[in-house]
Amino acid sequence: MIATDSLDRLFAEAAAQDAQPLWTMMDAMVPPHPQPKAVPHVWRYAAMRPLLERSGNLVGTQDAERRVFMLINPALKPPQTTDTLYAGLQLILPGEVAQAHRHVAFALRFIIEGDAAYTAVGGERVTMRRGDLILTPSWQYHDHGHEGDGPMVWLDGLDLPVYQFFPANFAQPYAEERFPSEPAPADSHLRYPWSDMEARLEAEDGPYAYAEYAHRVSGGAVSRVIGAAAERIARGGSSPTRRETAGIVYHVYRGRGSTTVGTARLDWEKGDTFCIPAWMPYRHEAAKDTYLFRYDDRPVLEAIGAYRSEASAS
Ligand code: GTQ
Repeated sequence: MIATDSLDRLFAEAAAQDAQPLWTMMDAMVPPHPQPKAVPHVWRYAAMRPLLERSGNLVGTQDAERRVFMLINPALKPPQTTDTLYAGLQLILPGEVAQAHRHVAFALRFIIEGDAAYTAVGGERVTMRRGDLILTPSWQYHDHGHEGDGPMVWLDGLDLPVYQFFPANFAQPYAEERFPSEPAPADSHLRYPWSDMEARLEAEDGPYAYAEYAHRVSGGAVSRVIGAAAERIARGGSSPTRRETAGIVYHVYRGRGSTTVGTARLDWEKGDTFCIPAWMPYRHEAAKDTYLFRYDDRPVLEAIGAYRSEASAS
């Protein structure tokens, strides 16, 4: 026993062995409730659209494998839009091809503007229209091309931050620019048209409706990590107040309104993208008839037994 021993001395010597006491940081290591690092935030389309347009003048898809502005949470680092989810805005111009590659990470696309571009996934060529949800399952070769007029912009939703944590992602370019593909069938499991989702939301009564996308083959969530849903809120209406252990990315398909998230208030309009960190209570209010698209990390949380939610009608 060292006569002059002290905790300071103990901690210094433990640090020299790359060890640290748990008991001085128990609350941070085993927190009493979820403590997301992400903060609530809105990315405004009116501000992002001109930046995308300029990127289209300055960089081609030959140089930028994917011409994307990542939407990075102000409290986090790329590729984090929330603690676990990534969002980006991708631009493709007429005549361009974003070359074929594949990766373990899952991707979804929600189409914001433009017509007649396609994404080819594992041999199926899927035409993209505004409001469509398009899936790129894990490890499927995919390329994007544009045979129509005018710029095409979509929201990319990926589980990339999960692979910062689990270093299990692989990526590979394909030998050619495009992976050989045929037009996808109308009922492809890769494409979920907006018209179907809007009809489901309209079929529900009341000022607020919520509907999840169900994978056409599995019947479950659109991927094992990411789930997707849409919401309708009538002008003057609001959602219940909820909180979930999932992080969420929202995109405003149509309308205008605001969301209170914890103590923050996010004002949004058509084209904007915003995020809700885990376990913060949130509630939407619509100033115009509104449709929101959302994706979240609920499926992976359910897989590990860590999804919880609470709702109160207020
Ligand atoms: O289109 O494959 O926003 O691989 C980020 C990574 C899009 C894509 C992103 C990607 C893609």
